[in-house]
Amino acid sequence: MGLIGLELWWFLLSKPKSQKAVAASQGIQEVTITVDGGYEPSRIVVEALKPVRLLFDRRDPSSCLEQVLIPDFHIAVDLPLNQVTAVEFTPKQVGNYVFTCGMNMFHGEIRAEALNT
Ligand SMILES: [Cu+2]
Repeated sequence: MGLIGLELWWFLLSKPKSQKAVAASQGIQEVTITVDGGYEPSRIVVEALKPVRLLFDRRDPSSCLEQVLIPDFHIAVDLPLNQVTAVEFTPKQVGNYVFTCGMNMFHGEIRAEALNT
């Protein structure tokens, strides 16, 4: 009984939350991602065919998280500690795109959805 309760608690806590990007100036969709022991949020929803700006706010000093990669957009950037680093790209197709730390240990996902027209 205790073990089941613990597993349920872990499941609820570890369930990834997705966050929708917010429209900023010039039609750019913006999301701030806190980099601290991983990525928060780690699941981001954007609209395809519109520019996206991810603002990585790195607070974790471990070298593991000093770089972020988004292979589908050929992005590999260094994240200076205690700074916000902007990463911009435009998803040309609907789909899921991953981002990871430089060592591929922490993961996040960008979901590009079709425009609601
Ligand atoms: Cu890493």
